[in-house]
Amino acid sequence: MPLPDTPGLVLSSMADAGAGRVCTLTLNRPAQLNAFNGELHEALMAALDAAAADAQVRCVVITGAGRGFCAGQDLADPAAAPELVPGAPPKDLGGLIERHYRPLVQRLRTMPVPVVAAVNGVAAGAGANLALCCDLVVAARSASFIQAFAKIGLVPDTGGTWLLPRLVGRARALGLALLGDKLPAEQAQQLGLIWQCVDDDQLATTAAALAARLAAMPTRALVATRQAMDAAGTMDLSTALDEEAHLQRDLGRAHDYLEGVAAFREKRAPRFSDR
Ligand code: T3D
Repeated sequence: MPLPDTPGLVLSSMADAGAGRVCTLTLNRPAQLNAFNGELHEALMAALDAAAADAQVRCVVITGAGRGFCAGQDLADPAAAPELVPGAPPKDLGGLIERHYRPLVQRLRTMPVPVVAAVNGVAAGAGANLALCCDLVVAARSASFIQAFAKIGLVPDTGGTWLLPRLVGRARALGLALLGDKLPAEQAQQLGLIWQCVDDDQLATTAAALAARLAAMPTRALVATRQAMDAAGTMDLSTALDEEAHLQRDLGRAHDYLEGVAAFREKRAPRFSDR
């Protein structure tokens, strides 16, 4: 992974991938396994917004500093941790979700470029679902995924109730969510929860290669594909076909379609530039 050039709770670094730039965002609270507090949420959202606004960026990679990817909500953060004093008022976890986790999921699913999660270590609770919200998830063999919510009396959030059954089906989704067991990366790949599991020393190069490939592809088509698949979950076939026609009409007028077909005919590599 390229060296970060900005200090802070989210390290942001840029790599020139030939066809465009790849922005790598590294969650940087390693002593807490990159668990989320308010500051980390704000830093991640600002970094995602900056990447979305930068026309040079054609792919984003999210990873974690240290031995963890993200341990979900920081359970020591006063904003979320229940007071252990009898009679203390309960914390408004719903407010926390509305303020931080919902915008994060919505930002990830509407990014104008593909997003890759490079899961370098344990991904628990909201940290697991942060990874699963990304478009492609590649994980180190030593990494794991834990739907830790039930163990502390909560439901899967950060899109978990929506994502899990869609990714692995109801039976496995419920198994993961109700039991909260640690799922090693290799099994996560076998279940279809993630795209790929690689040896630890291959994670950075694999994620960088995937990101470079995506950066060279027709960005608008990739983003429209994510959008169509997300939307199709609540549509009947006829409506999904309408939506495909609508997206194809739009993309068929774009430069990247002309370029893709021209490159095919001329037997050369395409140079996609739409975003
Ligand atoms: O609650 C709300 O606000 C609503 C939103 C909820 C979203 C959620 O994400 S709920 C789920 C929250 N996350 C968890 O329940 C996971 C808690 N962590 C763990 O179960 C374990 O730490 C792991 C399985 C992730 C890793 O275990 P292990 O043995 O590899 O590491 P460790 O020793 O437990 O943790 C290392 C350090 O990270 C440790 O600090 P210390 O003792 O060295 O100073 C530990 O306290 C800290 N840490 C790990 N997870 C969190 C954390 N600190 C704060 N919050 C955490 N979530």
